[in-house]
Amino acid sequence: MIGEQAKDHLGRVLVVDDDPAIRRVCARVLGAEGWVVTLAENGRIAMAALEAPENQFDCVLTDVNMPELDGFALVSEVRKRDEELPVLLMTGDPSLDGAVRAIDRGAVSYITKPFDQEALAAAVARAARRHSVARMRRRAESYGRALYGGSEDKQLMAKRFASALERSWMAYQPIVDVKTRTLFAYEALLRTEEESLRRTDIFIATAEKLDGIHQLGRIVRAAVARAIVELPPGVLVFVNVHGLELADEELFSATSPLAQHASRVVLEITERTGIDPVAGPARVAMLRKLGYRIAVDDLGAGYAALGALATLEPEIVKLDMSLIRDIDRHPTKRRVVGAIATMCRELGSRVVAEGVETPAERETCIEAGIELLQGYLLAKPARGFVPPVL
Ligand code: G
Ligand code: MN
Repeated sequence: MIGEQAKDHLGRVLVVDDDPAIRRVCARVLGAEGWVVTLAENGRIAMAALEAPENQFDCVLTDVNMPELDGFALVSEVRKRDEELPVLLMTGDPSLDGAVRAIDRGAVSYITKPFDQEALAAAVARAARRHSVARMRRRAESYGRALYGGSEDKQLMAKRFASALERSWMAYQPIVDVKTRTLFAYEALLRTEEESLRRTDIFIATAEKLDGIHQLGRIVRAAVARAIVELPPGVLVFVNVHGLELADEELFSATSPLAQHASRVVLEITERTGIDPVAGPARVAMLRKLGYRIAVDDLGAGYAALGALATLEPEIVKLDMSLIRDIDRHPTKRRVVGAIATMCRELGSRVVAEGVETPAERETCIEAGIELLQGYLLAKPARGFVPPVL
């Protein structure tokens, strides 16, 4: 058990694994990120820790195969007591069966072992983030404090955000159909000339903190609507939608600028920001009625986008670049991508591999049955609709 490391921590994570080496790695990596980590060596000890009133965990990270009470049983036990506490399963066998079973039991997500430290930290941060909007806000604030050197200067942040909006522009990156050697679509990607918010993830985190997600989304959609006249005929445009935008009426307005072009627009939805499992699918159905197509973004990024496959029935599925990176050198990644490609074909969804950087990654994706590719190898995001080399 590791005690409080700092008052101003990100939250509490319970790590459950019978392997002391894994416990040590998790404690070190998550501790360094700012989480307070509690360790348990099996499901029984974990249940005792969960029941101690002083422990208010934000996330449980657990092994699957353990003596006494295994990971699946632990998820079920947690769910009996707490409907919301995110449980992340760590497994050495990333079969789709296992993933589906995990999600069935109420795990929010799973990560595959061996994992790299970045993936672990990102998965825990995402899982905890889904916990509730209130908790997300609190965490965003501490994230903001870290970003802004401990100053809580909201005014400065608001000034930078306003400047970033004013100086924002859209980059476009092609998505190519390698089978027919044709240009399939462009993804619209937000960029800004405001120096302090050049990183898009920080720009968006700032918008979350300032309640500016709707404002940002409207600016993005209006910009795409203006650009669409330049879009080559027969080519689609993918636009990212933040989970919070599913509550913005403008997105659902038939008279909005983007809705005029809905049949050429694919809205990318990610579970990163936590789609309400009840309201979400209904909102998505409304978007389809307006003529938009739907893509599930970042599948395989370490959270339960698999759930979105079932509930949203997307026309397009985008595989997260973490699955694509070095896929030629990772037999398990290849198996997972191949299985997802097969499943998506059966469900009638087309699959895009994101972040293809090398010829070897491209060839392996094609062999795995993926026809739509996006990534630096084909073209980097650029101003305007620059044609890729086909
Ligand atoms: O979350 P989403 O998948 O929408 O984010 C896409 C991001 O990935 C963009 O910011 C884009 O610039 C970046 N990107 C696009 N292609 C590549 C690639 O081949 N490699 C890497 N590392 N990043 C990429
Ligand atoms: Mn995207």
